Amino acid sequence: MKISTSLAVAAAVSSASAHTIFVSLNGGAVGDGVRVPSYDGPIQDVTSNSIACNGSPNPTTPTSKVITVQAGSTAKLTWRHTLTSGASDIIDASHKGPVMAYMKKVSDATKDSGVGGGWFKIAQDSFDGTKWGVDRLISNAGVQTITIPQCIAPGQYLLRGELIALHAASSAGGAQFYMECAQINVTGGSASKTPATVSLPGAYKSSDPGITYNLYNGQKTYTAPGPSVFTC
Ligand SMILES: *[C@@H]1O[C@H](CO)[C@@H](O)[C@H](O)[C@H]1NC(C)=O
Ligand SMILES: [Cu+2]
Repeated sequence: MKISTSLAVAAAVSSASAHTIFVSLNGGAVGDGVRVPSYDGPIQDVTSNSIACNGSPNPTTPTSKVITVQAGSTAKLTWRHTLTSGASDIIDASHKGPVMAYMKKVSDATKDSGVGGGWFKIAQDSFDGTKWGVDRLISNAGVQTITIPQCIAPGQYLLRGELIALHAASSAGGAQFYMECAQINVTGGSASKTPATVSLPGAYKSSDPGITYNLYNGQKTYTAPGPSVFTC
């Protein structure tokens, strides 16, 4: 029974109709300051350089814009099924999993690939035993609301929105990672605390319990991959 249910779900979501993209920040235009891909497919190899800011096999479009964001302020990341989808078309509801955000301090946000060290997690909405971060993202018309830490240093950063879809994650390599990087300039940060950082790729292993995970066996707990959320 359980097996036939999961096979039916897997079949229903195997089409491209199910994917998603972080398309814009703080109500900006699609791709304005956010490196959006030409195709909305996932990254599934956690060792690929594309786990940082997307990329091959989904090449991203460069953008010259750097978006000013006040430290301590709320930022809104908008997710859509495709670059042209509306607010009722976010991601297929089968794609349950956590929705997270990371930052990385860089010297030039328009040029830094994001690959390598320097990443810290600033937000995580995973699973409360009933609803997933993805469920809440869909209810919220695709808007992921996070806080830019007040205590970090001012300057340019990459802001990486990430969503992990677990519908096919029960075997290694089946989890689907969706991520894009926004180019931001943080103003007004107090620089009173320095986050511990991790590397992407590097922070995730295919065997992590939050990456190889059976969504259909009634588990009530979930441990999202990567470091704990940095707090001021
Ligand atoms: C970032 O903000 C600082 C402080 O306002 C400003 O001096 C700098 O030119 C800005 N840089 C970019 C790339 O927007
Ligand atoms: Cu999909």
